[in-house]
Amino acid sequence: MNPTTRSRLDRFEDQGFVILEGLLSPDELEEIRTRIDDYTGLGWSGRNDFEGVRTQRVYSLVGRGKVFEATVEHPAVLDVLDALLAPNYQLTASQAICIAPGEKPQPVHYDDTFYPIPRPRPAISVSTIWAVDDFAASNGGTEVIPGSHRWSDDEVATSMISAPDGPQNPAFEAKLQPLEMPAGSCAIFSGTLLHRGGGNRSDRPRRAFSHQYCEPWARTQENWFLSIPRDRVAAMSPRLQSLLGYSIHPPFMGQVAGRHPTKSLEPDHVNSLVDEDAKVGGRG
Ligand SMILES: O=C(O)CCC(=O)C(=O)O
Repeated sequence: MNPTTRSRLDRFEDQGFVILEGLLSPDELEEIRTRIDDYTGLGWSGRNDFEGVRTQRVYSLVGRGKVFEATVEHPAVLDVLDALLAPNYQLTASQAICIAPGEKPQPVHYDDTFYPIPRPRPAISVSTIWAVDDFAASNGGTEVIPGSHRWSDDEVATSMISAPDGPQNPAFEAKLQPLEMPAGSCAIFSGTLLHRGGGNRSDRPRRAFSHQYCEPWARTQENWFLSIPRDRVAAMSPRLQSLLGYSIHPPFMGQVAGRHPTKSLEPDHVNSLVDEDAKVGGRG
C-alpha cells in the first residue's frame, strides 16, 4: 500500500473520516456544475426533513454521464475503499445534493443505519461526499462528529436526545464539526459516523454529490438494475459494472438464472426465461 493511502486510512480509522483535496480539475468541476444545474433546473425538491424541503437531490447520478462515472471509480478513492470493504463491494447510492439558502440542518444520522446489526461494529458501508462548491460552516457543508463511528447504540441514543425539530442538546451540537473543504475535494467517511447536512445560511446553494459503497453481501439502497438503462451500463468500465452489481460475489451471489450477470449486457442477449420458455412451448 502506498504511504499516502496508509496515512489516509490512519486518519479514517481514528476520526471516522478523511478529506482528499484537489481530486477534480477546473474543467471537470465546470462540467459537473452545469450537469447538476440542468437537473436541479427541472424543479423538484426534497419531500421531508431528511431529504430537506429546500434541498434538491438527483438520484442515480452514476447513470447520468461519464463525468460522474469517473468520480465513482476515482483511483484515489478506490484505493482507500479497497482497504475498508471486501472485494466485490457495491455502489449503494449515488446522488447530487444541492442545499438551497434557508435550508435548516438535516437530522443527525449515520448512513448504514438500516443494517440492523448492534453497534459498535465495523461499518457495512462507506460514504463519500464531493464538494462541487467550497464547503463552509455557513453554506451547509456536511457536519460530522469525529470519533462517533466507534459509538455504541446506547451512546448514539443518549447523545441524540433532541428530535430533528425539537430543542437541540447544546452539548451534542457542540460535537458537530463542519467539513470545510475547497470545491473538488472528497470526504470519505464511515457508514457508522454521525453527521448531517448543515443548514445553509448563505445566499447561494451548496452543491455536492455523494457516492456510497457497501459490503458485497449487503442490500444496496438504490436498485441499479431498474434505474440505469442496460445500454448505459454496457458502455461502462468493467469495474463500474461490478460496482453496480454486474458481478458475482463468490460463490454465487448475484447470479442471473445461473449465469454471470454481465451476459445480460451482451448486445444479442435474450433473457433466459423468455428464451427457454419459448423452447418448452410457453410458461404455463
Ligand atoms: O448533504 C450533506 O452534506 C449530507 C447529506 C446526508 O448526510 C444524507 O443525505 O444522508
